[in-house]
Order: sequence, then structure tokens, then C-alpha cells
Amino acid sequence: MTWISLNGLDLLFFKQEMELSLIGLQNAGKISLINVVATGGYSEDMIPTEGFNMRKVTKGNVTIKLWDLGGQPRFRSMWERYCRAVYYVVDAADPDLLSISRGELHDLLSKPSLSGIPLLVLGNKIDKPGALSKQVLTDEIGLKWITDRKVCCFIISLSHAFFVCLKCRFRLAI
Ligand SMILES: Nc1nc2c(ncn2[C@@H]2O[C@H](COP(=O)(O)OP(=O)(O)OP(=O)(O)O)[C@@H](O)[C@H]2O)c(=O)[nH]1
Ligand SMILES: [Mg+2]
Repeated sequence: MTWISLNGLDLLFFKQEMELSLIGLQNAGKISLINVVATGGYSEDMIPTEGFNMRKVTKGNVTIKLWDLGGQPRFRSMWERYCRAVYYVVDAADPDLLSISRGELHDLLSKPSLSGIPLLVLGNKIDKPGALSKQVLTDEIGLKWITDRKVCCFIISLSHAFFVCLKCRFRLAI
């Protein structure tokens, strides 16, 4: 069992090698999260992901294989195939896309192959005006309906490299 800090986001890991999938609608901030975790770097000039990318990040004695899955509609059908423990990234400052994001998440979690896998929801872009609070985001994404797995939610800003609710006791049971 190891605590590691990924640029401010403290996670408790039970395995020294693991795979995580970053999932969420287009423009949510998934590759930005990987860049911040891997290098500490943030850029506004990101190219939308075509298909998927895989990146390995080593922190201390923990190696994480991160799957970055494109969020545009044409790529969402492959989310299930690459799902491990899910980091679901939501643009917390784009209320227009929230209902689609909620629908895609619940649709994904209903797949029998993903039964019981843990879920971490990251509400990103809280630096932007009008971004939702953690409570409102939790309600809007319908997290209270998810009772069959470990669920955790944080609000973050990758552009400002700060994370709210730093101590994450999210057990990655993979
Ligand atoms: N203001 C603000 N912008 C952000 C933040 N995180 C990411 N962005 C911007 O949001 C845009 C999309 O970020 P990406 O990381 O490419 O999003 P993605 O989820 O990988 O998108 P797809 O590849 O299309 O699925 C980029 O212009 C980022 O710079 C944040 O915390 N705050
Ligand atoms: Mg991307």
C-alpha cells in the first residue's frame, strides 16, 4: 500500500503497477490531466484526441499506465473496451454538456463488463466563472444513484495546477 502525490492529488495505491482510463466528453481536460501528472506542464493549445493514447507514468515505485480516450461522440463506443479504474473528467464550467456527460457515464457504468469497477469523477476547470461546486456537480452527474461500486468526486483546475480536496482516499481496487 503506497501513498503517492501526483502534482498535488494524493492517492492511495495498493498496487505498484496499474492501469487507469481517463474518460469524459470532448474538451473536458483529459490529456491536460495526463500532462500535469506526467510533467507538471499545462498548455491551452491542445489538439483533440483522435482515438486514444497510452502513456506510462512512474512516480516513486508506482507505475501507472494511463489510457486517454477521445471524448468526441465517434470515439465513445470504445470507452468500454479500454475501461480499467475510471477517472471520469467533466468540464464543470460547461453546464450545457452536463446532461450528455451524465448520460454517457451512466450508460458506460451499466455495461456488465464494467460491473463494480471503481469510479473517480473529476470536475475540471473550476478556475472558470460559473463552474459548479462539488455538491452541485455530484447531484448533476447523478452520483448518488451509483451504489454498486466505490465512487469519489473532486473538483480541480488543471490550468491553475491546484487541486481541491487533496486527500483522496479512493481505493483503486484493481
Ligand atoms: N480554463 C481551463 N481550461 C482547461 C483546464 N483544463 C483543460 N483546459 C483546456 O481545455 C481544452 C481541452 O483540453 P484537453 O485536455 O485537450 O481535453 P480532452 O478531454 O483531452 O478532449 P478530447 O481529446 O477532445 O476528448 C484545452 O484548451 C485545455 O487547455 C482548466 O482547468 N481550466
Ligand atoms: Mg484529449
